[in-house]
Amino acid sequence: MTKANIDLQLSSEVRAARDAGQAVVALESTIITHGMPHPQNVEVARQVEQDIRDAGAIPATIAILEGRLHIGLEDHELEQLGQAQGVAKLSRADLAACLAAGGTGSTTVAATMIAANLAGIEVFATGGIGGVHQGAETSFDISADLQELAQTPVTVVAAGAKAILDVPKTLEVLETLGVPVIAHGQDAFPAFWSAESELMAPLRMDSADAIARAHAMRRALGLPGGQLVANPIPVADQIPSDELAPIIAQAQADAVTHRIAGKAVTPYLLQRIYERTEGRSLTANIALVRNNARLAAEIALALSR
Ligand code: PSU
Ligand code: MN
Repeated sequence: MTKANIDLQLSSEVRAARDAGQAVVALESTIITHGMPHPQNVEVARQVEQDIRDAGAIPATIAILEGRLHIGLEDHELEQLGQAQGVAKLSRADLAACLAAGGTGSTTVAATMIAANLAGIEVFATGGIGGVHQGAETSFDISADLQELAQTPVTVVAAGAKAILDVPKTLEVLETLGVPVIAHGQDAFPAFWSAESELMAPLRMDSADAIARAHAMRRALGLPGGQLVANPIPVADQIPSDELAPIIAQAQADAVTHRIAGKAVTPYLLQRIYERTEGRSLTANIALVRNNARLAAEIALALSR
């Protein structure tokens, strides 16, 4: 299943899955190191892995540990990464430098897609993707995740885009890049903490099978790039957007005041929102990641049939 010219470090579980031809779902690690506080980050990472197993697929959490690209982490590696301080956040631009220098880092959506593709894994579950930030017309802050979706053939299941992003501009860029944006089971594009935004998703699919067929058809057409599946948060776990709007606005103002830039922006905003919601943002985040993991497992199973 591997396309890489470097040694991939497969976990024992992923190695067995490959030998048995089982469905595998990739998971990112920036959500562990930069998206959630310890120890919940490790608990959630374990829980999400278990959700994938319960759904009949095998999880592969991706990270670089001491210069080796890991496809699947053993439990002690997950714990170490989740506890470590100052871990590098690796996107497309950082991957090779980190590997060449023998470094350690967690992978963003973009870097996880690259690694998953090298390992022959076609489906990936996360919480939220990066996108076009509010104020991008002056900051030029547009996540490398969008460009990656345009060029690497992995289907990414996320809960839509957070309001820390400019969601209409994010959808416009995805359209320009030719990335299919598929709402699962509804017409509206989901807004991360809320099941629905006011925006319509460009595409709607109601089953994992349909999403898997579309993925396979893109491959048959020889189209580069993946699909973004926008899976709404379960309604019981939503946070009303009017409650979050002032908190997000304050976090963004703080980021400007403190001159946060580059790859520090997204982790900074997530941390501020966590503090100001007294952890409620995290509870919702956990619910939606688990929900995405289950759908991703179903898609991976459908693809493997
Ligand atoms: N959005 C979230 N949670 C996250 C991230 C984004 O709601 O943890 C992480 C993902 O790893 C994503 C990355 O790929 O942040 C995007 O960072 P940037 O905006 O710097 O590209
Ligand atoms: Mn950015």
